[in-house]
Amino acid sequence: GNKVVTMALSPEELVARIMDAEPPEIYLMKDVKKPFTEANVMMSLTNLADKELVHMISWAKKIPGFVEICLFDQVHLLECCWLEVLMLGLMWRSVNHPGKLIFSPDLSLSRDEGSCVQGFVEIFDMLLAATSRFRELKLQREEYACLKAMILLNSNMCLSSAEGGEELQSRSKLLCLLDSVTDALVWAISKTGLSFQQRSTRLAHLLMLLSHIRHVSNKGMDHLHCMKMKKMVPLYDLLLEMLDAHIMHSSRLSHSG
Ligand code: AOE
Repeated sequence: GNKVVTMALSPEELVARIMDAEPPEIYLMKDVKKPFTEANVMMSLTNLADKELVHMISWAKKIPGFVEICLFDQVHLLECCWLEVLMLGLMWRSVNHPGKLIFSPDLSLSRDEGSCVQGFVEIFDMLLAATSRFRELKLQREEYACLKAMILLNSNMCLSSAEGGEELQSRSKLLCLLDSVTDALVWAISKTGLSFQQRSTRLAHLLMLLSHIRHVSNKGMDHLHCMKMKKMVPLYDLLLEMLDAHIMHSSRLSHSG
């Protein structure tokens, strides 16, 4: 299964497949309501996320080897990483627009415009800071695509840690997949024509940003939870259920240590 699919791919081919999996740009058009009030902005952002999540599922399925891991693990990985994946995409779209977040080609917000949503400025600043770092590093499209695949595959390391043949097999497939994507990222970095030393440093810099993205995602998740309490987010029933699943999941994890 997985070994046949991924082992047969060179890092170059894997990068090509990951690039191929990239989701399309989403236009909001008439979904963007002005003026930018808290309700209007949250409505637009929720509509955007809703559309992006549909594409995210197709994207994940196109990452070579992902559909070979067991369905339970696929669901858990997506459940854990969806906001991180959205945030990295947002940073990529915004990388050449200092001080702005380009949510979609027709919805960009400056820090001041973001301040209409309570508690948003803090998250906004963290998103802008990580985006600036990617700008300084001159993040390449191939590197970006590999990092996003890594977020997905690395999102739940305590996955199926229980005993059992099938679960262990799925976990070893996942680790093998993560190694392949690491090789793909190393290949993408090698294209930048840096010395051996500089390449290692760049790999470290890029991977260190993933811990910031996880941090911002956790903050964003808390923020979303607050918004939901205030009934500001017009969450559709299904999405609401899924968001609750995420909160239950993270509290379950924090209770178990
Ligand atoms: C970041 C990037 C992006 O492309 C869109 C958005 C829109 C909303 C933004 C967020 C963002 C950045 C951080 C913000 C947040 C609003 C408040 C927060 C600014 O501070 C996110 C809107 C999210 C709407 C809720 C959707 C719930 C989906 C639940 C998904 C889920 O649990 N599962 C299991 C589905 C996984 C499918 C892949």
